[in-house]
Amino acid sequence: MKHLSFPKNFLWGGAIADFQAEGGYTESGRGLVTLDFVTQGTKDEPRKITYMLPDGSKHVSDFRAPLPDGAKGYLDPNYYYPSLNAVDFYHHYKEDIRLMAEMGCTTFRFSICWTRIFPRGDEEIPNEDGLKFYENIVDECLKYGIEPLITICHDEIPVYLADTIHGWLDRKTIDYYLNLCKALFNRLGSKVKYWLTFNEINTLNGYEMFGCTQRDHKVRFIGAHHMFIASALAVKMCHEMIPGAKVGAMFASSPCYPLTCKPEDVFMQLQARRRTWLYADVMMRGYYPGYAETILEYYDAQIPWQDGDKEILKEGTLDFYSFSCYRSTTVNKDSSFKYQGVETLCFDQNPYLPNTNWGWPVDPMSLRYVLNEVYDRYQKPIFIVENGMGEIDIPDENGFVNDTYRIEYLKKHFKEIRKAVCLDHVDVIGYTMWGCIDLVSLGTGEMKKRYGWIYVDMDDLGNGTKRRIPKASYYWMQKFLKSNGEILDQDNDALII
Ligand code: BGP
Repeated sequence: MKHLSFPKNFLWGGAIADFQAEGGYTESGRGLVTLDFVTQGTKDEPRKITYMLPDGSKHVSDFRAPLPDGAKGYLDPNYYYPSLNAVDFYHHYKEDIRLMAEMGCTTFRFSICWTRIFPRGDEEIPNEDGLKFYENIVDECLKYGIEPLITICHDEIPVYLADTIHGWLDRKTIDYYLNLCKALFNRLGSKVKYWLTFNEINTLNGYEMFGCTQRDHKVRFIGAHHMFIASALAVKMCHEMIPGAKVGAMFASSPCYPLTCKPEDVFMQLQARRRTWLYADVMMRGYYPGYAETILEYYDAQIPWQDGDKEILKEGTLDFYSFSCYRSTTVNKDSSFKYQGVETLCFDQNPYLPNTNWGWPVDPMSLRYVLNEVYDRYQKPIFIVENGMGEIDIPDENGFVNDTYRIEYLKKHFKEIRKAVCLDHVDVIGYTMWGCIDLVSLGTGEMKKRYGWIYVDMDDLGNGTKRRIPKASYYWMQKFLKSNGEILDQDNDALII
């Protein structure tokens, strides 16, 4: 049997997003972002958005529902909004990065809160305090030899842009985004090599990016086109301003399998996958794929082309592909349905896989599968930037969590990455586990759904000391990294703390 080893320069680390970790919403002159108005929910109770109409009336509705014309988010004292204080990474970043370094991490992915740099979004001069905050994070990483990986825009926009111009539906947002990029490249360019223009660009569809609008596919493709142009221009700018820098974007890429081998189910799988490829094809290859035309026609959607756009897309292709993959799903020929009036895909469960408490199937091989799918398609380096297990962690009386289930999850997934690298020869740059320090869940707004190697003492409503306590998986990772992955081949190591 061939001995499999991870390459020595493989980057290992964790990932967070500003609105799920930072908090500090009144610090450093930060303005409000769209996700600030989203309340805490649960696995069964969807998150809500609180909004006002122009007549001053106050309303609350499902965060994923379309909002009426003129709706503007507002903070209602009767609700808890987890993003405002999150897990207070804003004040804990030194301790958090030190813990990551002591575990042996060599990379750290975090995102920029746009409104710390431009509180409204349309200013010309960046806010020095906001820039300084992110520079401090970068410096802290570099102090420990940790390679920073920055997501420029993670699922949110400044509220001012949402309220005044519907965010990405207006082409002006491209310029505002490029101002943000310029400020970041200027300030951090000499220190940061890896950048991501957007997070999960293929899933964005609502208030968080487009302000209050109908949530239909027409709207989505207008916004997406503007984001494609913005990303391509950012790639070009980054290459000009930071020689040697690498720019990617992040695509939600958990695979879907056909539920059966019926040809109709298999073809539906191919069509469903195009919900990822359409976005990635434009950004990796520099043009809309042929099949996009049929999809656009089907939804009666129009691309808001302007002169020069085709060249911009061609000249701004991404240097690497990055993705999230937590699970796999299945589709069948009838998987399409309408949710809140919008056609969407219903993913079925997989009878062969176990589920987490949040109903996410655990499928380690899905990682090897995606890595191969992507590499076969684009032949560019790949960075796995989100993967992990969101579970209920129960600390003992000292706050210690013995998360053997997470260790098992990681072990199995890491073995599949190693096979992809060593046997399939996929060029993988690195891996960042999602929510390395426990943070607020995007989907449900809960703290209960924890991903981290590091426990944060805080409940769903923000009560707790926010003390950081390494879990069993932290100590396992420490050993894993020290051995450059060799402990994957030892028996029962998952249970040894
Ligand atoms: C991705 C997002 C992350 C993160 C993750 C886990 O879609 O990029 O921000 O939250 O999903 O999802 P959840 O928080 O709902 O468990």
